[in-house]
Amino acid sequence: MTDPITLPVATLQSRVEAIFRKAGLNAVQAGAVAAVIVAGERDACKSHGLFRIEGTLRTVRTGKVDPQATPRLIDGPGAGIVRVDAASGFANPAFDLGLPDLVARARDLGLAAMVITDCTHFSALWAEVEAVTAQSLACMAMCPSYATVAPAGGTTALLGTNPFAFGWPRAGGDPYVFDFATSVAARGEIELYRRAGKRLPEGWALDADGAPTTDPAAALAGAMLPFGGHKGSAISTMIELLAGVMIGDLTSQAALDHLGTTTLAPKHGELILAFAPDRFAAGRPDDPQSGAEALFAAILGQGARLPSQRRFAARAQSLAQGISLTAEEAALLDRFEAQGLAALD
Ligand code: NDP
Ligand code: PYC
Repeated sequence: MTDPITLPVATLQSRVEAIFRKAGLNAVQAGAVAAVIVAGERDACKSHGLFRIEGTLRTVRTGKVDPQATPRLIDGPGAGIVRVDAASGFANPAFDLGLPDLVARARDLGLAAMVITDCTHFSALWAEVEAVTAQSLACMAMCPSYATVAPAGGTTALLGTNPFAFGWPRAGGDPYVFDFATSVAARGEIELYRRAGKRLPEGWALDADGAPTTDPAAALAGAMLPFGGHKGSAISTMIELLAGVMIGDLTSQAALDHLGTTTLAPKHGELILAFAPDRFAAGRPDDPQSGAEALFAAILGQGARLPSQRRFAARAQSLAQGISLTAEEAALLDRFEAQGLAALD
């Protein structure tokens, strides 16, 4: 029986990267995918942390993602659009490739977009948003998923859990970042409830007959619900339009049809927008940074917390003391290190 362990972030990165290299990912895919999974674990975002290794490897083994892909920049259709072809690989290395151009164009034009196509995407979006806010730019990121969410008032899965993230840069501190599924909860969260043998809260899901359920297994076989009723349903539909239809890539329904299962990571596209606040405020008397700080202070002044505060606190602790893994997580790492893809059997 493996004991619980605590590892420095860099050690966990090396171990997860080695697992992906052993499973056949090239250096650029393994490095970027390991980085986003380790960042999830570091920031106590369990639904997109080490838990994702298995699904990622399963997706590799079925040949639904190209572990040897080399993403490439494509000549954009306009100065404000940076287009990256993920070449059937993961979204994360494609994002890393396009980031310098996105930043340069947003600074130059005030607003720029990165369009990633033909990518497998399983990760949290805050990592990408934070890479942009670190360059003193505001950012929005969104992508479809696969059809697992019924539209408000509907009964059958059609929309994805479609994550939506926003970041605002703050001088000398952590950015303001929110990042959420447009379903009541991320699908990874439902799977964690199932594994823990716990019932779901009311209002999260429908079973395969379209009736409300609190059974996670029935929810996974049926449909999740959008957050905020018709409002979340509309935002999720917007993401299907902007980050699916508009960029010429798959909607969540098409992604599910392509994959044929929800047990693997979905393939579709992603849209990232970067804004230079100073360019938008040019000629106006007020400085956007001061206005933003006044707003954040007013929120905090009421005793509310900012989104990502929990995550940044977890990150600070992980960086100072290492990432603590349960005995089960430590055993999973050992198994994948020793057996590679065969550990899936
Ligand atoms: P949560 O509901 O856990 O959190 C959503 C956001 O709200 C976070 O920024 C969180 O900050 C913030 N928040 C939570 N509670 C409060 C509070 N009381 N006051 C202020 N802010 C708060 O996220 P989800 O479960 O919806 O999504 C989890 C992750 O799943 C996301 O990172 C998302 O990108 C990812 N995902 C990815 C998909 C994909 O296809 N790639 C699909 C769906 C989801 P904090 O973290 O600090 O708690
Ligand atoms: O947690 O909903 C989710 C999810 C779907 C694809 C990747 N994450």
